[in-house]
Amino acid sequence: MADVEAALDAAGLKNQHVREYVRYWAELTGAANVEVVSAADDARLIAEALAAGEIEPAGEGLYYSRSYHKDTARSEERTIVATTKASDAGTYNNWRDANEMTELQKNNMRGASAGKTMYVIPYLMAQPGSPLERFAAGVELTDCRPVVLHMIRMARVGVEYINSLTDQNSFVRAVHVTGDLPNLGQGTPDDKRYFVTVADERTILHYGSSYGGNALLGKIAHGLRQAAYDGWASGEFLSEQFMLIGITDKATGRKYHICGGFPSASGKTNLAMMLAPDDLGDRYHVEFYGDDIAWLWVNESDGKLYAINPEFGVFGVAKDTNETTNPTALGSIEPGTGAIFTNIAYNPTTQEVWWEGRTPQPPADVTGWLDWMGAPIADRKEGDTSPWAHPNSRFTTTLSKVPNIASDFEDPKGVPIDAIIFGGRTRDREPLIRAITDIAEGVYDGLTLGAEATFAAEGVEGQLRYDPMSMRPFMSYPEADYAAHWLKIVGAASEKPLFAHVNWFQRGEGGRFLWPGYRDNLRPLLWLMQLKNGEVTGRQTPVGIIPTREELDLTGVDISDEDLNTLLTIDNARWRQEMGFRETHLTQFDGLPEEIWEAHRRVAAALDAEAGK
Ligand code: OXD
Ligand code: MN
Repeated sequence: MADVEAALDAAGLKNQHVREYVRYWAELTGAANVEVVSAADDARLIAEALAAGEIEPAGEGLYYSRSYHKDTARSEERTIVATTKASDAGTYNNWRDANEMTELQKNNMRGASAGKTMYVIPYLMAQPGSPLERFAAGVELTDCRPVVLHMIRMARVGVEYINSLTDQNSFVRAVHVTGDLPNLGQGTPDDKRYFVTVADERTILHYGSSYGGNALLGKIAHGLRQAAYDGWASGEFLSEQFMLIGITDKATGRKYHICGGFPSASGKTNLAMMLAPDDLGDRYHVEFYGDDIAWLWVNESDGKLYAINPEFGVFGVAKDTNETTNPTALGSIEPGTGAIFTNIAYNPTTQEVWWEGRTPQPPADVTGWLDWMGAPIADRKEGDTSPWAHPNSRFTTTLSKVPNIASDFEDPKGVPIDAIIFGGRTRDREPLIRAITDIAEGVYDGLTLGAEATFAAEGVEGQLRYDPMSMRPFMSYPEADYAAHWLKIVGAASEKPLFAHVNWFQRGEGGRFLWPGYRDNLRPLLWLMQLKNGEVTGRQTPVGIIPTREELDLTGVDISDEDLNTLLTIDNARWRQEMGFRETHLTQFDGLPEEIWEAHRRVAAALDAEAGK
């Protein structure tokens, strides 16, 4: 039996509610030891994890880890939001009864950490002093040391965050038990994994994984699911899977802030870490705040909508990260940054790492290279083209290591938001950018956000997989209430943000992309800020305001008139087809606010009028 009291005393953990919580779960899980950790323990824990073979060296101050091969991603169907109120059941939140799920998870976790150390990770998902700080404290318990190393990079970690709580009982209880990974029946009818957020009890119980958001509970379990629920229950804020950037116009000294949601594989991290294109770099400076989570609220003193990134690090997808797509991400994982790679290809002899898209071709000399499962590449059969790295392989690094991190990223005041953008990978119909000035139409646009499935292969040609506000996997309460909460929070701002929908992925013949993308994505965003300032007017269409070609600063961009024309045109017929799909999608959400339906009908009527119907 672990000597819990001695461990808590040694760490100076004084919060009695936390002590009681640790005691309870140490006993239930049967952990052999308890250890309270803080960020200052990182070097020691790294050394221990290296010695134990849990991580391996990947160059100076860089580390490599591999997860169990059936444990490489979030699992939406095993992820559950439980509460005590059946009325919290929504379309996407897999609602279940709180008591039932708590009992089930206790049974799964009982004795499941026997022989292991239970690490106690007190953390804060916000800048200390933030107006939302009281929703940000948590204590993760985990029986997996690499999870601690990731949490130290992704959240602020230390006992001070829970000893100093004004309400000592106001912290998220986040319990992670790995379980016997090879024997959990992943993906079979007998799957034993459950990832449960008991939202109205602010308790997270995850069992059966040691990977990413399944195991680092500060990130999406607390930072998104729990925080979204708290934001709604308190009526105070929104928590969204959004990136957050700043753009400074050096000519005027003005700084703008844009946040926004993008379904996976729609370029969110690349956009978040973007630099200005060379031709515009003298005038504009782009700063990074966050690539995955934003909490938004209205500051009563100036009536503006503000945002913070509550995280402390980046858990980025490695695939296709290179000098063109994301040079700042590469800068954030250079030697000495302390970055941890997961499930990429690794060469233990040279300590090099590689992933698909890092360079156009994999290393020519395959000697010593292992794929993400640890199998030697040299042993592959002729014609084996399976990827070296897992497509969902990751790098974990702290925000401060990102070369263009905003100078004020730790400011608890947050930053005022000028625009909220949405963008899903879409091969036609969606123009480069369309601005939306009406709040209900902006929220409606977010609710109908989607990205193409692998086209023809899945579902109806041209039909999106909808991912409202890019929150589908993190919805924690009913979508109709979510829409109403959005209207309430953003509607309360006296200075309203603009909304916009962007699309970098329109294709031409042979599947080629019409827009160069990456750093050039700044150009439509600059137009958006000019529109906000009244410096340009754009062209009104049924689905929003689109830039005229003269208004876009295209200095140095090689693009044909024809492609530009397609990028800035509305395909009325495809849009009217889309309106039918949207209607079916929105009908799933019982009790959606009338303002959202009115927005839908306004857009549909404008499209019909344009078509002369
Ligand atoms: C996610 C992540 O799962 O950001 O969305 O890790
Ligand atoms: Mn994410």
